[in-house]
Amino acid sequence: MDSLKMLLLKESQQHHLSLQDASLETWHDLLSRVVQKKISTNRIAKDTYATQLFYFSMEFLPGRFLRNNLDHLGWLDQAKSFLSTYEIDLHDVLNTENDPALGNGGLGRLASCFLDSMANKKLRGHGMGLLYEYGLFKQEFLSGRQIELPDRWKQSSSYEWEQKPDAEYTVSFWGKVHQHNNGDRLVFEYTDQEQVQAKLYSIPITGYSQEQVNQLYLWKACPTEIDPSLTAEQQLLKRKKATEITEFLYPDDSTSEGMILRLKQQYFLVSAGAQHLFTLAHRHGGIRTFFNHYLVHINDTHPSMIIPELMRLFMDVEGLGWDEAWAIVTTSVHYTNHTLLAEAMEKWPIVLFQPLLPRIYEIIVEINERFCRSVWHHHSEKRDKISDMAIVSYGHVHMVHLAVIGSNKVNGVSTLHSHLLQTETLVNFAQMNPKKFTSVTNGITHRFWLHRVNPALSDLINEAIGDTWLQDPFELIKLADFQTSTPFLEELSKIKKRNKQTLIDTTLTFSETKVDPGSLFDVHCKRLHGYKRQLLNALHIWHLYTELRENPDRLPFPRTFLFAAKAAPGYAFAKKVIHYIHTIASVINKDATIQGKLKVIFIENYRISLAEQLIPAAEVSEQISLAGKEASGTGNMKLMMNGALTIGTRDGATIEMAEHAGEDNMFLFGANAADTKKPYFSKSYYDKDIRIKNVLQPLVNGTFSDNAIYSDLYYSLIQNNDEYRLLQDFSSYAQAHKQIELLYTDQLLWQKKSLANIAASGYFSSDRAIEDYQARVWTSI
Ligand code: 26Q
Repeated sequence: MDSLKMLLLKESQQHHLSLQDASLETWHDLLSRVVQKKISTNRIAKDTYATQLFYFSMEFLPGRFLRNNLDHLGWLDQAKSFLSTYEIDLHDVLNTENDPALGNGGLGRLASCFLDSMANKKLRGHGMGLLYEYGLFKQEFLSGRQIELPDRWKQSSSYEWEQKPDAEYTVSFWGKVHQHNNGDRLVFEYTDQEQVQAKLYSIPITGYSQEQVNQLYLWKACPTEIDPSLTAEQQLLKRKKATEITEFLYPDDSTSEGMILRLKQQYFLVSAGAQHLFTLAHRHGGIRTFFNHYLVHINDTHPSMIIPELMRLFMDVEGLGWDEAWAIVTTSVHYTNHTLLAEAMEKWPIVLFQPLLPRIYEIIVEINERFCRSVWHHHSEKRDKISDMAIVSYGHVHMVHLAVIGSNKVNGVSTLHSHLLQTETLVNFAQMNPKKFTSVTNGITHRFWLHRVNPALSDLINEAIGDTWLQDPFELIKLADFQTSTPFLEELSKIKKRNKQTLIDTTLTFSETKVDPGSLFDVHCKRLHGYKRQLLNALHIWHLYTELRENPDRLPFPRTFLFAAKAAPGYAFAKKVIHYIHTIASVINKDATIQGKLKVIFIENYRISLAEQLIPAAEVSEQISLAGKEASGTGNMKLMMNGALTIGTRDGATIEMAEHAGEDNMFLFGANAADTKKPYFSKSYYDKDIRIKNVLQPLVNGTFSDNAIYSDLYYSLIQNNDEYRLLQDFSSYAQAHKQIELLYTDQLLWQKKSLANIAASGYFSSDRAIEDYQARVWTSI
């Protein structure tokens, strides 16, 4: 077998590259090419009839590819040593790769963790998404304010995406539908349509074991063939109309209304994807048995138009009747819900939807009518609820209802979230059809979020319990035996210290603020949103600061609070919170009277490659959403398996983390989901708790600036009755922080709890989540 060295030499000769003076980018290209060739020869012929799953998602966040693939091929050490003979550090080469930011956050990264686990479990499961030209915006701070810059991630060093020349389809928008009878069959003709070409690109997803190579398929929009009758100007317009569809990823601002381009993107993905599945089906035994071989999973409602699109293809193109088509679709499609927030439930105004997608709209209307009729006839107890359950009602198309009605299984992403879905948000559907609903708690891949990002910890674990945990993360429970081993706990503590120092040396060098590696690192990293309550953390920091100003000895050791978060560009409140955190940071960080006991840093441009640095260095994990609002959370799991202790509310998967790790090993606080249903009056908390008054007054009394720049934050908490109940939980949050401070002075006990968290993290593996999907949802795979 050729060694990596031989392959690299061969490849460089073929391309006449001189390795002596190759740039880091050239090394990256070279390594990528060799790796990709190796992976494609590794692909073993599989039973083409085995069921395949297509995971449709508007977002994927795979992280840098080269590092993962070198690791999976067992080539990391060889690469390191070969490059060192040219005085090149492999790390520097890997760092040139742009992070494909093709997602907003949790939902996109979940999709990528699932792809990893499916490959690892030798399951045929592929991703189906869009190849955005620009990823999520790059965040920079200018005088403490977020500014957004374009992310042309493919332009510089990137991993090669392979185009599939035999997979091109036309996707049509607008126009008029004409139907006429042709003998026994309805024939559809369209006029005045805007047509766009979908081209398929793919990248292999390798499992840790290398035996299964799956694909991440991404579609790119291009103009259809040049029409010579068009003027140059018309051709330019046509090109723009096409390419803009996959130009950029929409930042999650939780309201889809009015964004016609977003609707186009969604239809483009499902139409191209569904047409591709039909092509595969024709190759493999015909469309009637098609869905014995193919499963479709939709990641939230964003790809829910796959339901009417499959109906369209079965009926209009293949000539099946409604009932037969509907039976196939509703056995094959499954849907995961990722949110309970009413404002995040996708709905499109009919006036916008119908002209853009006339045939899809007709089919949706038909699905809706049949559904409403069946409720009327077979669930008379729900007759008064029909308009609340309808897909088309109150002038809108309700995508959640479409997804639920057209899917075989519907699941939530944590036990609490699934329970709330079934008893509140989708209660009428669940009562009518309880078997349709299930729950699969999210999980993440330990191979990425522990082994890759924290190699020192991974090595320590291997020494202690062997490396079988990489394939079976439940094995981590064996680490519990080391809770009484002082040398082991001390080693754990050393690794954390080194990771903190690495974060300081790499990521925090930009900051003027000097960070003490001996301080307690408290990390709050996730999208910036009201319900995630970064503002609660910030207000508490201000409270801590006022205490320290009175008595710096109040803390026996220093604390560092690290934030990393992007706000949606149109989300004014979230942007104001970013600004407020910067402001308190600048006051606190330069106040000598507190003797360096407190530092606050907002790290720019949170993304996967930053999470890789930040998470292994965290000692405290902030998971402080208002209970009932965070569907699951997955950052909580990433921090847990890297040994951080959670300060958190009883929300999403944090509840289950406490069940597995033990409440004693976490700092839970605040109201639970049921409490948040009770009446609330924020002003009463303000009136009765002097600490709250003291932290809120500076927002409006000129402490930070002459003009009242934070009065909107103040009003949201007081006049607008504090939608996310920060004030309700302030006191118990402060108390939980006091417990953290107490525990940190007993380092051995701290490390013991840290180890308990790592040991209990096996359940939160995406391998387990995929097994649950196999058992509860994809029962045919
Ligand atoms: C919708 C319409 C228009 C533009 C954008 C969007 C949009 C984009 C992304 C709406 C939502 C999202 C992303 C949601 C998300 O990441 N949800 C998170 O999913 C995780 C995985 O299940 C959970 O752990 C988190 O709790 C949930 O917030």
